[in-house]
Amino acid sequence: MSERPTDFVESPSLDRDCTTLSRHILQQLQSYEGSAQDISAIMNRIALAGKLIARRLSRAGLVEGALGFTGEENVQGESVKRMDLYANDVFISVFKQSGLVCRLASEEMEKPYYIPENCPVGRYTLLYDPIDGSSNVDINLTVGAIFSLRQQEGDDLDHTAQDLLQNGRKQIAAGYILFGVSTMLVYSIGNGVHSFTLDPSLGEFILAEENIQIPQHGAIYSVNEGNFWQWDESIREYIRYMHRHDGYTARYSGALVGDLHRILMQGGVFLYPGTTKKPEGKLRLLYETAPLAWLVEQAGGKASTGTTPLLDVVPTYLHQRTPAIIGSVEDVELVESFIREGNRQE
Ligand code: P6P
Repeated sequence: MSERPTDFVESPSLDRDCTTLSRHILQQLQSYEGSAQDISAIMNRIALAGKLIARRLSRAGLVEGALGFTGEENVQGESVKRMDLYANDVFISVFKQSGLVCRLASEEMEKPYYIPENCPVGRYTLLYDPIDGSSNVDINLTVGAIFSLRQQEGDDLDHTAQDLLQNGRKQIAAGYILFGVSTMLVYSIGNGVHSFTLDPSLGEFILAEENIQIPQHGAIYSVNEGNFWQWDESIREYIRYMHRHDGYTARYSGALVGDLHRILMQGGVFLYPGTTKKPEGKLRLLYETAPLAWLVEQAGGKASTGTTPLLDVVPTYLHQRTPAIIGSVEDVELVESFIREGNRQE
């Protein structure tokens, strides 16, 4: 076998620029077998979706008809943004002719979409929120996409996708794409949490940080205090504690992915508790809170409904919502202690 040129100098920066997402996943899986190649290929297509959406977002203000509302409402009863539809279609398109993903379930679609040529050979299902925080799109603030990958169980011939109604521990990959100052992809396939930054000059997501660990405690609490009087008294008591004690600060952008990324990197807790209007909270389990819960727990954090581990919740329908308390172990447990005390006093 030919030797490397004697004047070859190991270049860490070159090696890093070559640590693309697909290479990293195969390294993670320490395998080149079929299933590893499948996961790597699927993640590559998710990355392609991220690039296409990032490109559209970066020009949205200049492209006729890219921004604003479609005039329709989605299954959630929310007004649909043109960017929501575009991003939803991008995820479907990148998986066509892939033979990998048969079903896609999205916040924007009442029922899962079955890609004909991929079913039944494709044994994977992608659950996603194509643009999370789309209220931020028209004002050029951070938005994100959230994804969760599951293995199809059974043949689902009746297209009811009942096998998706299982807890979050059935996920085999999860992550998000953050469309911010830079475009980042953060993922886990069950072996730590890793972040990649899109290098537009290469058109590749390049490894930024491996094995991200969320701090055990952080100063940030992230919640919409506009809902204060709609919460249980126990949550109000927790917020009063935050106000009274030094060392805490509030950060809330209205876009889950950005707020959660801040918590992942700096510590603290993100909360979307139930309210009088929405006792189950606003966030959807299968493609919002479960993937983020899985990711944060992979990074050494904790995720709870307030009384139950989020990853133990078994949904009864595709778009089920859950209260969400996600972040550093100490900060999530502080919220849980207020809820326990409140339940004890009832
Ligand atoms: P509120 C965006 O619509 C979203 O689903 C999340 O991205 C975000 O965390 C939450 O809703 C914001 O909801 O009620 O605080 O405006």
